Amino acid sequence: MVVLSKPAIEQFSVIKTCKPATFFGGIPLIDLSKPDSRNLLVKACEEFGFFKVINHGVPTEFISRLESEAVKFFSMPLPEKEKAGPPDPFGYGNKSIGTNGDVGWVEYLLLTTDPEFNFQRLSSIFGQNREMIRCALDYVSAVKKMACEVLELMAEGLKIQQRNVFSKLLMDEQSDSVFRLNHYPPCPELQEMNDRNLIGFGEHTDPQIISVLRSNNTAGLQISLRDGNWISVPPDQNSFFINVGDSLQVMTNGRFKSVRHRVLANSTKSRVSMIYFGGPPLSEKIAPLPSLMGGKEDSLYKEFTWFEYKKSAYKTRLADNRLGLFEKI
Ligand code: GA4
Repeated sequence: MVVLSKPAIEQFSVIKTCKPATFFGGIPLIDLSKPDSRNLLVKACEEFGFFKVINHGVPTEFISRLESEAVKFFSMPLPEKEKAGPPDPFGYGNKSIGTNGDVGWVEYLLLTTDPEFNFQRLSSIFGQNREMIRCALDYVSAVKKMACEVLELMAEGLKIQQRNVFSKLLMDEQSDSVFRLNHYPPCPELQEMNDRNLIGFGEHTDPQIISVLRSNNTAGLQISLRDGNWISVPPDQNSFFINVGDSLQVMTNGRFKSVRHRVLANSTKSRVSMIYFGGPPLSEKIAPLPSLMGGKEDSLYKEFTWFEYKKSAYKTRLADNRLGLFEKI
């Protein structure tokens, strides 16, 4: 029998940690039902580019239904899953991320959030399994609504008059948003490797405006603090984790930070995560908002459209500093 799914572990980045990862207790917690959330959001985006939200309004059944569909999909035999691949750019991918040589201990489904496109492509991939598509569409529309609410609170917190200045980009019919289901299988070999960790998804920043992540209760996500130290994010399946993307960093002229993050594989438990990446229309100019510049400040970035940034980003490796190419010297 030919085993397709288990290339030698040495092919994957293994990192050495000096001490066992301890969970970080200082991740900003934003309760969306509280009136002070707008100011706390701004503070979190400035300090970390990352925060956790509760009272988010996304129905629990949308989350659990999609998670169980995802678990069903990833439990299928590899040749079945491969019928939904390769991710060019949408579809099933296994261990290889992007097109420039990145690998990780992960399998995934990459989808657009354009229902028309997904219905056509996914119906042909999943055949009878319409349930997966339905669940993904319900989930994405609820998460998108919450992401827009968060972006509007951010605009208010920044004292921008037009409260939909960010959210309108996600609401636009042409919004170039992506949805990703990731499965990090357990890697039992890790137990013999003591203080070593295996990269599930290598360090990177997200190119879009905002990313909304929900995972099951398996740890793995880490974020990089301003001082370059990596901290482990305690998993919480009832909350969402939100990070600032490169485009939001640019629109706030560097005031909000696009956070570097990565995922480490686990030796015993499967991690399943679902991430909505809210992006603007391809033709949108990504530039600092005039209302944040006070007439005096200079833009830190050259002018570019989302199309130009995305094209350039997709030519990079995960860990590259993609915004560096667009910074003014
Ligand atoms: C990171 C954020 C999203 O997962 C993603 C990723 C994309 C991919 O998996 O194809 C990229 C990565 C992400 C940034 C740099 C390029 C493109 C892999 C890669 C090496 C879907 C996205 O939009 O950018």
